[in-house]
Amino acid sequence: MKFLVVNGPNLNMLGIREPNIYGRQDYAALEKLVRDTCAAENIEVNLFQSNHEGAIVDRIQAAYGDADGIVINPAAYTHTSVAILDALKAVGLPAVEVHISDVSQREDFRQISYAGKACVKTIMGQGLDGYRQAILWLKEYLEKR
Ligand code: CA2
Repeated sequence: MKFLVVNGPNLNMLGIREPNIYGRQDYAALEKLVRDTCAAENIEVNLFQSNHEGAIVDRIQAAYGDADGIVINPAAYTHTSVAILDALKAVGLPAVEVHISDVSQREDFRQISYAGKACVKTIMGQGLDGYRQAILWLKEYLEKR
C-alpha cells in the first residue's frame, strides 16, 4: 500500500507561532509521526508540503497510478481552492482530510471545506495525532474495499 500525504501553506511553520492553536511540535515532528506510523503499518509514503496551490494540484495529479490513497491537510486552501477539489476528484483516489485544529469551532470563513467534498473522511481537532488516525483509517478503508 502506498500513500501520499500532502500539507498546504504555512504548515512548514508549525511550532513557530500560534502554539495555542497548532501545538508546539514542528513540521519535522509531523514528518516523523507520518513516517513512523506508515513504517509500522507497512505503508510506503511520500510526503509533500507546498505553499503554492498549483504545486499541490501537480502533486495530487502525479499520485494518479502511483498512490493508493491520499491524506491531505490543504491548510488555508481548504476554504478557497476549487482547483484542489477538482484535482482530488480527477485522480479519484480515496482521500482523508486532516485539520490539526477543530475548524468547526473557528471563524465563519473556515466553515467551508472544498477539498473535503472529495474526501471520504475528515479528522479535525486531534492535533498532529490526526495524521496518525487518518493513515490508520485510510488503511482499514482500503483493506475493506
Ligand atoms: O487546523 C488546520 O490544520 C488548518 O488546516 C491549518 C491552517 C488553517 O488555515 C486551516 O483553517 C486549518 C493554517 C496552517 C498554518 O499553520 C501555522 C503554523 C504556524 C504558525 C501559524 C500558522
